[in-house]
Amino acid sequence: STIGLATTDISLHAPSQIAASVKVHAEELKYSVVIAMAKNQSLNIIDHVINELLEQRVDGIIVNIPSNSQQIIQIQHLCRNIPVLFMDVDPKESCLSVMTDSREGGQQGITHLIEFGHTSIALITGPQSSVSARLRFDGWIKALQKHRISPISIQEGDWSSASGYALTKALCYSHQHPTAICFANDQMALGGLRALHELRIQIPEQISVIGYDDTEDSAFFYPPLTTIAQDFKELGKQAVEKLLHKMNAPESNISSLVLPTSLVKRETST
Ligand code: IPT
Repeated sequence: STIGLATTDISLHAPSQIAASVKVHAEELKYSVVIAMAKNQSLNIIDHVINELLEQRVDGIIVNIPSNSQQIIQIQHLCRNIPVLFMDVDPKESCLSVMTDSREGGQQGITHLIEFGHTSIALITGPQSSVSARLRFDGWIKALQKHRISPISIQEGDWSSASGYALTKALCYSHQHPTAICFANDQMALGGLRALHELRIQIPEQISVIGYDDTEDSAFFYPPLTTIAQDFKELGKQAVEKLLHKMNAPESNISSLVLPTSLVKRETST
């Protein structure tokens, strides 16, 4: 049998690690995996990607494309009786999902910075079209409000290191001087580290940096990146297991799973 994986751009580090894990675990269980990729999040693209998988007669589908309530219904409708599992939705949705709690992870990152005494914090978000980017931002704001702190700047990136680089440069050229920058993912933080280095701003002495994801490369950024870890191997494994369970027992009531995030303190924060 075959599992379909509908995913966002796998040239991004996080979705590629999830795809790798899905493939490894499915194959261990003797299932093959076909991948269809969406480069953006329009409704039409989702239709297209799901149909591409259905045409290949997949027996179940994992969707790692940010999906709002309307898109969830749309996808479930297209799939009819083929089980679907989502990986980037609001945990409050009632569909079958395996995810980490981005709101919780966002809170952990800001709380870490506040514990080090930071009150002048700049936020670089992911694209607002992404469910998890919005949830991380909610978590940041919630943690800041708890300590009556307002962010000194909020900028929207697109998950890429190029956007992190450009936004960090712009931030430092403006009159705002944060003592910490909180990025919604490690790739944008990677671009930020290079921008700070070029501006001869010392990390973490002058500016602390925190990312989100803990992809396999993040420990090898310079300096090694403090970040919020998602366990991509476990996410992929659990997604495969839950989906197979649903495929093999369609009538059973399978519950969604939220995996914990954790702070990984390295050398970019003080
Ligand atoms: C999410 C990553 O955290 C982020 O860095 C980016 O790659 C994004 O995916 C792309 O959609 S992880 C996702 C399972 C919420």
